[in-house]
Amino acid sequence: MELVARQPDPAQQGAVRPDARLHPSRLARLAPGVARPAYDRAALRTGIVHLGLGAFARGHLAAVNEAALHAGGELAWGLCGVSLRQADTRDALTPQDGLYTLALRSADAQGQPRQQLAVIGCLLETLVAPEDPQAVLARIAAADTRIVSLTVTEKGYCHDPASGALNLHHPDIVHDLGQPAAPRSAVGFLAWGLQRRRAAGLGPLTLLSLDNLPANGRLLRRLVLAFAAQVDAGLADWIGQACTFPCSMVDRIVPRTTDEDRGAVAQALGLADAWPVLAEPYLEWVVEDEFAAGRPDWSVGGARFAADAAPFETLKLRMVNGAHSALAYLSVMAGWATVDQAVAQPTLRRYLAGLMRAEIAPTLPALPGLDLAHYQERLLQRYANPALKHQTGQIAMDGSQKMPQRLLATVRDRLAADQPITGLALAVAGWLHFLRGVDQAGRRYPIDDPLAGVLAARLDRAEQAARETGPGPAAASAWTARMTGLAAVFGDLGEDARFVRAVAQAAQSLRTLGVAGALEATLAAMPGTQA
Ligand code: CS2
Repeated sequence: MELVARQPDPAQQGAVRPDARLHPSRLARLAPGVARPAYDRAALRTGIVHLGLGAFARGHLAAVNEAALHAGGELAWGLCGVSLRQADTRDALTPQDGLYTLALRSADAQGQPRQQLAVIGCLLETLVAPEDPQAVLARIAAADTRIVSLTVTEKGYCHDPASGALNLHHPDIVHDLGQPAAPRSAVGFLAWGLQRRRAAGLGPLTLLSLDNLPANGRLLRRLVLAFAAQVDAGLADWIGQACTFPCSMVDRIVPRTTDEDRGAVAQALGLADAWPVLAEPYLEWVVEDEFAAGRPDWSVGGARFAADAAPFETLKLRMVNGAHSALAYLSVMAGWATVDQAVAQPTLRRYLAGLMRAEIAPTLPALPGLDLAHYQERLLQRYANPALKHQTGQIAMDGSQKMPQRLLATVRDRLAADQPITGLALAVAGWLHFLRGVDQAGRRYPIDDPLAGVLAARLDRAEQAARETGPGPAAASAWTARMTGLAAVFGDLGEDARFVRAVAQAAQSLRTLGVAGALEATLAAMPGTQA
């Protein structure tokens, strides 16, 4: 079973006639109604270096930045995008001079998919870090650079997900500490790039994390300072005093692009685009207004500047991402390939609604003016968007890095308040059960997770413990105790008997009743969710 769509194959793009390819010289050939850069692109300079040039950054940050340029913003805020691993984005976009299409997809009142296209022009340069790390460091240390932003996913921070501390044993960190001119990790690039800036007498930067991590700015600050302190205490002091690390909450569903999407976009665009980005129309960005060297006016593109992003982050991580992860593992096992297909299952939809209302919502900080019931209803509608085809297997990736902030923090709050965790326990058991790598129809799928080896070894021991215990609920308890003993993910939660008991019960339901049966059993046990 292929869990996630293949990456575009830049080689295939060679088949497109070069004169039919999206390019600044051919904008007049775009279909009418396609938005395009309306500012003087030739005059645009690079002010932002973005690490992790995946689809999310191109569908969120770049789209908002483009809106600021359209609104007449200063032409000092072009983007240099950096891919930290692969060359595929650069290979796809360089022949297009950095242009790409953003397709906002939704459905009309009859449920028919529709899309609104915009060609984005603010990406001026794409670098591939492993090919030329010096170029990346030079960009961070360039006089025009004022913001370095990041979407490197949870695992890209090289930290311990349960404690949030820099993992000094992480191979990339070990490597980067000894390689000032050729780092690999985002943290390494930032620290060594800032060292160059300081040595050159240039001003400080804003380091802006846009990843789904709690207090992402403060986390990034801690990690960069921990790295810098290993190198030079003076550097750590300078970064800590001069640079800023605003926290932000970002929200937009941006699924991976498939070849089918590429074909559909080309047809509507009038030109071929090797790597368009698809997204839902919905966008949220709450960002703390602490910029060390200025910023664009992103508010015209939908950003909100706030003194404290924390309550918005908690809301988003627990609701949007928590519910996403809860549905992803159960869906992969049940064979529901896309999110809209998953939420069309009445029991799963009822479970998610109940989980949000009964277990997640009561743990959220107060947000004046927020209608939580409306937020939850809208979220289920966003998931149901039939035009996105967001694959549940994509969300299921990297569970070890996602569980703590998406589900386990909520579990902790509820246990501290002596509240039941029936629905959350099914979500956690869903992940653990998913790690066996085989769905209900017996199809195997790979486990894509930086801790895959550790998880597989633990699973072996858990299965053995279950076999030795014999059939029945005691086996599920022994199995769950082994799995939740993984401190890097669960911290001390694995020692909480209430947690282990609730997860064991859900694991036993999954084992004996399958996903549909476990959902029914969970709904029957969650107050206020009965049909
Ligand atoms: C998803 C997120 O893949 C995932 O883990 O939960 O990418 C999600 O789509 C975004 O955070 C929505 O803002």
